[in-house]
Amino acid sequence: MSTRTVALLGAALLLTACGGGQIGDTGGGQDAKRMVLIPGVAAEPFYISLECGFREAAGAAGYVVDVQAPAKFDSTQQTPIVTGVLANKPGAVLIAPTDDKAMAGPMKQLKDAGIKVVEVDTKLEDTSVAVSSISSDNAQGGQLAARTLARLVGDRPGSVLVLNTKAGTSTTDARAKGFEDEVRKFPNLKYIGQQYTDNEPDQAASKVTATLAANPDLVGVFATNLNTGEGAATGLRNAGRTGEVQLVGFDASPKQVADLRGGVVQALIAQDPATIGRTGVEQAIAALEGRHVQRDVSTDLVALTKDDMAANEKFFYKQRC
Ligand code: T6T
Repeated sequence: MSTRTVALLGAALLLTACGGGQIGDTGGGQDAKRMVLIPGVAAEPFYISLECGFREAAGAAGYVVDVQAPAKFDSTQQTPIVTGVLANKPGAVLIAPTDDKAMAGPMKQLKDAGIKVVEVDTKLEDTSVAVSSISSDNAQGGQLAARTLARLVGDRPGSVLVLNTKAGTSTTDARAKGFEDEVRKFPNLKYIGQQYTDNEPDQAASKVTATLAANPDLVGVFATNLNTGEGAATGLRNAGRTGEVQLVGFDASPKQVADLRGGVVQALIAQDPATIGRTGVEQAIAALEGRHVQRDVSTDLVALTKDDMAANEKFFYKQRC
């Protein structure tokens, strides 16, 4: 498990701590001036970019911050992290739940302990746990991906595949559903369903290769996130079908951007993870200060192609802040 802890300890905090208790101590040992981010997975450019926004906003507001991420996008790895964070009672936790049901119990424990819970990126089915949810409009992103793929394919008839991550991931499930609803509007495109990859690039690669063998008329693939997109590109490369099968991916990691530039990927639906992190902090602070909190906040999405990528570099994800 990769755990990074950074304490941005301000002078005010030190002074108050010397006087007994911590700044923002609400009694019962809770430290309202401490905020924790629990991303879906460690060392991945989408969540790194989100973390950059989180650190910038929380640091500017004088919060002590801590980031703890599971090594895999997996609820059995994220649950013990939540339990550990609960024991330290921060004022607020920003979390990307790795499963829309399995994470409900652990996250409810945070809420019951008086910790403000803000969902960033993914969310639970149960809307009563978090005070706010910040994410892209993922259903709309899926629709945008379908329209973009249809434009790239043009009039050619053929099959279209969706590569999803893991069932129960709110974001990618919404993207796949949005895509499916929209792609049915294009009669030349035959939707052949979605395949799960367990969020593993290798599985995405082999599923593309196998689908190409079974469906020689494959004209398009929609990869619902970074890992599926990177893996799908490998699959097309291995099969020698790059550029021929149109690949539209979600996210904009350095590798995905390089593949867009190189013509392996034809379009990327990029999110704005730094704004998700920053907005999550703003909503958490509003909740801690008893101000109005916006229950749902939707952030920008943009479709990038090789032609317009140079003008849209601000949407490329970061490897470090
Ligand atoms: O696509 C993002 C994120 O929005 C999704 O919830 C999980 O996968 C990513 O982190 C990319 O790997």
